[in-house]
Amino acid sequence: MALKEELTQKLGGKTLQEAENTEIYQALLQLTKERLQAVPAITGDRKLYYVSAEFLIGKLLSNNLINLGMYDEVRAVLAEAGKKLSDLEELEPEPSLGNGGLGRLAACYLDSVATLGLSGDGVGLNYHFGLFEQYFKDHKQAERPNPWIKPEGWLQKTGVSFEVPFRDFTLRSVMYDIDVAGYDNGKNKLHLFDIEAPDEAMVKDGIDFDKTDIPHNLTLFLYPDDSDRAGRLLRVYQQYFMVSNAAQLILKELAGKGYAMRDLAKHAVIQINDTHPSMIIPELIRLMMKDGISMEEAISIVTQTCAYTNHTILAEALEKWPVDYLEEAVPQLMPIIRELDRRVREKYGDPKLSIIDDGNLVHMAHMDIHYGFSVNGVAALHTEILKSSELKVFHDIYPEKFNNKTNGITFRRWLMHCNPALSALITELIGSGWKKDAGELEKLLAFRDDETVLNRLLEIKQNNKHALKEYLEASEQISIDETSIYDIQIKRLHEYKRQQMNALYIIWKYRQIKAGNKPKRPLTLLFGAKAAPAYIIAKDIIHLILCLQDMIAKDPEVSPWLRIVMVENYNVTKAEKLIPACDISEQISLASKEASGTGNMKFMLNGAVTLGTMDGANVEIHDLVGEENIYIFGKSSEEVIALYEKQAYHPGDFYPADPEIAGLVDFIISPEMMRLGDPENLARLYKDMTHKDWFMALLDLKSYIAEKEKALGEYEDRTAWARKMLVNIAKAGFFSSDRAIDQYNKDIWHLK
Ligand code: GPQ
Repeated sequence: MALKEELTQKLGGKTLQEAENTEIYQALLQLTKERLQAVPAITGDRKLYYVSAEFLIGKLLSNNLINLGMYDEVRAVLAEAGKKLSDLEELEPEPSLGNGGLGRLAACYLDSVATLGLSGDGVGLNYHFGLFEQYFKDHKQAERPNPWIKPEGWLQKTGVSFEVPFRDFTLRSVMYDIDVAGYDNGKNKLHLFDIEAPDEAMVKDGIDFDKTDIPHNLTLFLYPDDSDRAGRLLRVYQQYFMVSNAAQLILKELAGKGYAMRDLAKHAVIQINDTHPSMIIPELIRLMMKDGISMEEAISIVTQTCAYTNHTILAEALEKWPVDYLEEAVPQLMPIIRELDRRVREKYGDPKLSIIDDGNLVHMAHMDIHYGFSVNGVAALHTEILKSSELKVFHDIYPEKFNNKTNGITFRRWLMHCNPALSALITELIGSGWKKDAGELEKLLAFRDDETVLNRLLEIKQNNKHALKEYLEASEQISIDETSIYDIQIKRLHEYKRQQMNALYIIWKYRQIKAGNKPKRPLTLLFGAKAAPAYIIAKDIIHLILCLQDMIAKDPEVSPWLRIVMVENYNVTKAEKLIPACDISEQISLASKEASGTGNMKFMLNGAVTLGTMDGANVEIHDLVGEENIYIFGKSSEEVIALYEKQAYHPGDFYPADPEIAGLVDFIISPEMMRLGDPENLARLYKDMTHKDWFMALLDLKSYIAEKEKALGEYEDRTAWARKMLVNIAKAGFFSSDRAIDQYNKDIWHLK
């Protein structure tokens, strides 16, 4: 049956013109689910399990329509009836199953694994309220639960269930599945485990709840507040629940295929996505020993099955659990972990390599490295830093385990879906081969001097900027100037990402305009960021930005030239609107600290020009597009690492020593800011920036301001700018997650 007829049938005879959007959405959802069901499962003798605490999958309707090859037809059928797919999408809740880049990467990777026809499932948890929903009150971040599960959504309850033993009780699990269809290929699954009796009603007063009631709270939130012991213990319970279910599922599927447990490494590979799933190593060993396999052999099998991805060098993010937490929650693992540690100590004798340190902390990453066969970083620079400093002692003994897999993004969501006009132009110019082989985007370089093409790029960008303006008016009642330059920084709020340095730029620009130095063209600086609820300085930075936003909006002298917008509750859906509209992409982390970044890739693919440091994948972007198509500033990673090693960075060298910088920082506690904002928050941030400045915002501030001004100036040569856009798009092919997954498969997984 033709798609249009099928839809009308689902509408109970109403025509598309007659039906309400809610009805059409339901009909389309049903239809898409049926089509998904008909897609054959990808099978294989060897299977990947991608275990991750986060899967930031975003809304799924359009993504599924694209991958099922129905997208253009659905859009056309709807358009014929005067309806828009984007209006229907507004009705879909965004699954709240992730926090940042790590979770979005997992989602992109599942898409590419299926697209390449590889057998591989995701395994994670079914958080009911996910990461909190952010809203602003009194220029501050506030949090509320983010319920997203609807009876008619994409989750399918399965009959699969396991028992997960803790010291004081045993929890039974329920497995939910989400279909993951490849682009023009078969399908895999995302398995999300839940407890049997989650109690949503226990959440009161924002996102507070009884952290000790594990049998009822375990799957309520992603990253519950870990500022106290109960919160940290809850994370241990969550992690073990996730990996015990994953391990039992993997062994069950292995047996289901008729293979012996001993053959696990032949038929399964487990990718451990950062250290949250690391306990799968001792858990698998435990389950194998229960089945009669010797410890010696179990360790060897597991070591050949597990591979670990590292996503950060920040010490505070490298998980270390106190032994007594593990004894309290999962005592059955401790004898195994102790034995794993004993073997390492016996063999190498170097305490830096041990799993359990002298302070009785269990280093999860160390366990992954010793008892896994692969360790990968997520960008070339990041992997080099792991090898040469952070994990050097491990690289010295296991050089063969270390490898780099520069991150990637799926072009289905981050170009075809979020920017259909650009996608259509590209296809018109070079054909549609790029959709399956992103490297073909390089063919666009043939048009670098074609004024007609360059103008069309500018026109598409302008339309996307207009669309963002309308979206912000409707969703946040904020009005921006579409003739202005859109400069965007969207990512989690963290001091190393240096949103505070961008805020100091705002102060600089504000004072320039006040002094009569009006820019050639107005500038809109957009932010989107959630701060972890217990991360005080991050929340203070949000406060500073919201105060600046308000102060400038109310200042008639400045507001025609400068607008600050911090969007509320930044998420995947908002990213899809912001990225296609962006002129300048802010990637300004302190060099060495951003493992890779993936937003940087999405922006370049959509024709934004990067303003950034030589950090993470920015380095590879720089090498691909060349000096003249990127704006680079700031100290190098070597210089920064040396400053840390020698403890040679002191904010006092810049504050109050440098009067220009001092003037900007002092503005944070100026009378006008203190009147508008909360003096406690502003004073605390001021003190932190002038006494600690752990991520060296003051170090790079001047070169940042200079480079940003250079970019804003060069924006005025519209043809030259459009050429930069074109080169960025053409060179983005390397950052396709299809390329990344192909490398994972060839070097680590060996599927098919
Ligand atoms: N990342 Cl360790 C997260 O989003 N969450 C985490 O807990 C850790 C890392 C990011 C990292 O900061 C980015 O540089 C990477 O691009 C991203 O993971 C994916 O690798």
